[in-house]
Amino acid sequence: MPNAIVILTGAGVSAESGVDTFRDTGGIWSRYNLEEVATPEGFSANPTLVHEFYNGRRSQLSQVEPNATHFALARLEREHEGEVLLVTQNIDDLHERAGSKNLIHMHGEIAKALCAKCDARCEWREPLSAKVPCPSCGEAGGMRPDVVWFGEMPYQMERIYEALGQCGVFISIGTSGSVYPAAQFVQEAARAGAHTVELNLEPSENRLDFDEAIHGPASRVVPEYVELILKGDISA
Ligand code: BJW
Repeated sequence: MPNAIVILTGAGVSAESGVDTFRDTGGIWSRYNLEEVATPEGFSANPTLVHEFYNGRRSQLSQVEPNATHFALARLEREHEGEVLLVTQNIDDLHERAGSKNLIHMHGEIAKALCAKCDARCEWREPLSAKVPCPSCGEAGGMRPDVVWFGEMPYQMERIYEALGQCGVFISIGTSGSVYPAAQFVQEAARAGAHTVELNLEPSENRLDFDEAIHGPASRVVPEYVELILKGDISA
């Protein structure tokens, strides 16, 4: 599928909606220890701290709106003649609220809960705690946010690698390129012969893996790049 496009997004696409990034100055990892709040070991050691961390981020969802980047990517999916697969590392729901449909949340979704006892998943918009019983099995103590922590396998990897192996263009947007396996997707797409592009505020850690890079706020550079693709100036 030479005209297929795979897009990887990270925290930078939601930054202009008011959602914090992780590694920028003042970002989430400057305020929290990632081993305490984003690992299975941290959750076992202190579930209350981890629930408070994600409850705060879940409650923020209702106060933020998609921005021009989310809308431009939804437009690309609607108007591009080939397949557009959007793979996001973000756990917020701003891409789907902007209209994206062919979307994979590889690091999970904050608005879902997962029962570690029976593996059931359900939509979850309320605060979670260690006392909440699972709506499926009734057991208390196993409910956790449906997000992928360090040391856990990201979701839908088979489908993602298949798409990377067949795409004509790979675009990485608003991600520092410091978390694997997402940081390796560019190499996978390049091996398949895709044109690879980074759109980010600043050069990412894996900038040199890309054929092309455009640096600036996503809300400006992404709509401009989408326009170029839809005009046929970038061939997928
Ligand atoms: C803007 C902007 C604006 C700002 N406009 N841009 C190989 C080598 C070394 C280590 C490993 C390896 N393989 C695996 C590992 C271990 C580990 C890992 O990567 N560790 C690193 C620390 C080195 N990875 C894992 O454990 C993963 N699992 C795994 O690998 O399983 C085995 C496996 C093997 C083989 C195949 C497949 C799997 C799981 C990783 C889980 C990550 N989880 C988190 C937290 C959970 C969700 C949550 O709480 O939200 O996910 S960590 C955190 O980082 C979160 C993010 O999704 C992720 C990426 O961050 P992102 O999006 O890049 O944000 P930032 O803040 O880093 O960057 C923002 C960027 O935006 C910056 O560049 C800004 O400049 C830019 N920006 N404003 C445009 N307006």
